[in-house]
Amino acid sequence: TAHGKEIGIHLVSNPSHLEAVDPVAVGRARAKLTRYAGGKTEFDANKVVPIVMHGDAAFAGQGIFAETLNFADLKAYSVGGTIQIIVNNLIGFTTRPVQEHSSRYAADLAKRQNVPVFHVNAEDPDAVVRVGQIAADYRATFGSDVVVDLIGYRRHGHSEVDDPTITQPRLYERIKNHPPLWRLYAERVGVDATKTVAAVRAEYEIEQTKAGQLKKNPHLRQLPPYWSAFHRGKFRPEYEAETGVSAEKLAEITDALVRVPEGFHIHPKIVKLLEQRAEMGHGKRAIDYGFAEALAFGSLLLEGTPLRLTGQDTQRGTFNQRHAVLVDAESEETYVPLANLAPSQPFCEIHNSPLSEAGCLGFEYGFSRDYPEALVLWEAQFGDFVNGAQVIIDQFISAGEDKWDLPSGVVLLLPHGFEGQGPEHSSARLERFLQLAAEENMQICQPSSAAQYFHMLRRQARRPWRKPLIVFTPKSMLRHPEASSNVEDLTQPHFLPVVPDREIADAKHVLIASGKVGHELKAERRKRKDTGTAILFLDQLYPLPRPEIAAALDAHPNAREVIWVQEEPRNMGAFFYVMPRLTQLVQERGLSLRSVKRSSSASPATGSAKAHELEQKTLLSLAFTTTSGR
Ligand SMILES: Cc1ncc(C[n+]2csc(CCOP(=O)(O)OP(=O)(O)O)c2C)c(N)n1
Repeated sequence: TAHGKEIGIHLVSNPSHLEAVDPVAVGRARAKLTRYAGGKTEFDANKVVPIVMHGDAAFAGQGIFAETLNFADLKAYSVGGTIQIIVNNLIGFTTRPVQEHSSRYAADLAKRQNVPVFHVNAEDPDAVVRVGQIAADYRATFGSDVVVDLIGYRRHGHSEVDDPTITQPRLYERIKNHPPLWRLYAERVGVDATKTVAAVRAEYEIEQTKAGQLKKNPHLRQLPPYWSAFHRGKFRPEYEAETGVSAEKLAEITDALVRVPEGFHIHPKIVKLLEQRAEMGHGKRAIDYGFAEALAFGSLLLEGTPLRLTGQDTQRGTFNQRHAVLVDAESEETYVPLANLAPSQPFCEIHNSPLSEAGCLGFEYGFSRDYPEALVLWEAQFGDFVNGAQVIIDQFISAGEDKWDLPSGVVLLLPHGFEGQGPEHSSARLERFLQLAAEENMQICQPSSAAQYFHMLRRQARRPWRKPLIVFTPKSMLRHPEASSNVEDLTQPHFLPVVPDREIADAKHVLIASGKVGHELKAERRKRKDTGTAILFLDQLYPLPRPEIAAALDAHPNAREVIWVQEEPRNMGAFFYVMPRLTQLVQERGLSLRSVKRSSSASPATGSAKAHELEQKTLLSLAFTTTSGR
């Protein structure tokens, strides 16, 4: 700076999808602020200033900005304000402002909040500088967003191939005859700019020539030092980490998790829950998903992994399964046991998010980009709502490392399962994630038990390999005895990508399934008193655990056929992905391969609970009867 101070400038990689980067930039700023505060969630917001530049059409039109602005002042998301600069050329590609927004100004969206908007003539550089100073001062003083609406014009077309005289002939006639800004400004301040212009032009030409001679793209990106302990790219065996926790440690964490401060009034239902959790952690009751998650988080926090978990109604949990934030029944004060495990523990942020998907997921992705040592999770209320965040998944989460060599370890928790709740609440669209999976760009898992969920969460944090993790989480199985675990399961060393069948040996038929339907198949098998069918759970779908599947098949040397069973329709779920891959494994062993699934369907599930039940019954029955040789 003019005062000899250094300012670091971080550019946020920006996909073509306009405005998608907005929440990512803010999430990154939040992570940096937390880091500069020594891992504290109370920080000096003036250490980092997010500046986001927008086009006028994009600012007015893209909903993700509205989502981002909405959380600007929320405790869970605040960064002490973002400076929003609209580079307002009064045109969007070929589209005029009257076709772009109903409001007088593109900037008017910001009026929904107490955010100052400065409209400034871009042809008046002194005014622009002054407004820039006011905006920065305002943000620094009041910790608020500020909008600078820089109103000017576009001299040429949107791109080389766009001739604006076709779409705006009168406007571009005037622009053609309008002097460039440098000339206007030089005249206004009474300076002969000829020499300066020549010097700038010459410098520009030299740099252009140099750039044209480059043989390779220069390597500009450099990950900050806090990434040095973490790996990206393909997985290597040496990244593996043990995930088991001793029974004594689990008991100790349990005691801390069920403790509340003196005088805290617990809701009677929560008293019961805490009693049950105490029993779970001391081996007197089966551990359900909710508590397995708490134990995973608790153990990681005590090992030094910071935690940030957000989503709609996430503090309690949509399915009443989490209760991570306890509410005093009289004062409504809150208490977070996970944030009070030990005085020296790292930060533990568990927040209810506003009702947004794209904005909130973008923020968490951004946070994960600058806090690789933290476990950063975003939860969808129901998995299908994740489609509102598709742009973040497509542009950043699945492709960010390939496009920009920028890793992330963000975790998505997506409730999934066909339970008769209809087309809107059944599917987290497993097929979409599997279609995006390539080059080990992410991990896609559906843990079949509480213990598997525990190990998977711990694995994500403990491996020094940072990859997005997409988790298909249960709903009805959350407290189901079949999917519950015991303390001993949590002491095991690893997450199992394939869960072998421990009940049936030397099976003739092997069913492979993922998620809830696997448990239903087991119940069906019991009902049928079938002893010749093994059921394998594919808990990790991507990267596909080929050696583990092969080993699980080889455990049944007399098997004749393998059946892939899914409850999703044929055009959804893992069918298209699993079948060709299983074919190879199965053929190598001289086995036949079949599949059982719902018929292709335009909507994920039927709207009738009765029809669902009937379909599910048929599905389970087909899994045991369509095979040859029975
Ligand atoms: C989400 C999204 N939709 C459409 C486009 C295609 N597109 C690229 S630029 C543009 C016009 C943008 O106008 P404006 O926001 O005013 O910015 P300007 O290009 O004028 O600076 C459009 C529609 C895009 N890049 N992203």
